[in-house]
Amino acid sequence: GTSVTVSIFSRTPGVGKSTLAQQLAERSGLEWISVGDLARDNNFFDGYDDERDCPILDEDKVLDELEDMIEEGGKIVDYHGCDFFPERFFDIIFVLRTDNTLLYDRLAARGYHGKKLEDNIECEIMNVLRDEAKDSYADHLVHELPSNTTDDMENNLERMLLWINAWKRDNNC
Ligand code: DAT
Repeated sequence: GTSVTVSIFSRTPGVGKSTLAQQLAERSGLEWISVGDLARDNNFFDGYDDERDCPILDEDKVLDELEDMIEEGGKIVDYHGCDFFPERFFDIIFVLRTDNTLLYDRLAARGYHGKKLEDNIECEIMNVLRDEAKDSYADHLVHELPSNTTDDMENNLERMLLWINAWKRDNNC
């Protein structure tokens, strides 16, 4: 596209994806697209995954809907999976990481318990999303960011804003 597109991914909820995306949108002027919200608002689902206790995303419908928005550029895209987006969608990919004990507390505070809580923690321990991103995109595009403390969040924002400004300078926009 003619303007930068940034993505923010993490497999589990509670890592700070929405908070970071929203603040980055406010401070960068880029437009935040929550793929989860987009799917919910348009009912881009195809069945229900009983194992993981969540609706199954209709990836083709999501990609169709996203295509023109990505073409416009100037977007921040966030989702809890990333292997079905084409690499050309993104100029940079940030994967948020939270230490297990902190993540456990944040998910428990949101009412997660039992198998769903354990499964989410295990995904984080097993680096599921990080590996998915590394398998799907060129190494230099994928950047892991810690999201443990509010200082981390502020540092992440600063780092993303610096990167976006450098990209604009390099691309004359
Ligand atoms: P997500 O969108 O990944 O589900 P969120 O942005 O809703 O997560 O944040 C979940 C909770 O954790 C929310 O109460 C804010 C808090 N939080 C997020 N990032 C944090 C950070 N880096 N340090 C401390 N708290 C954080």
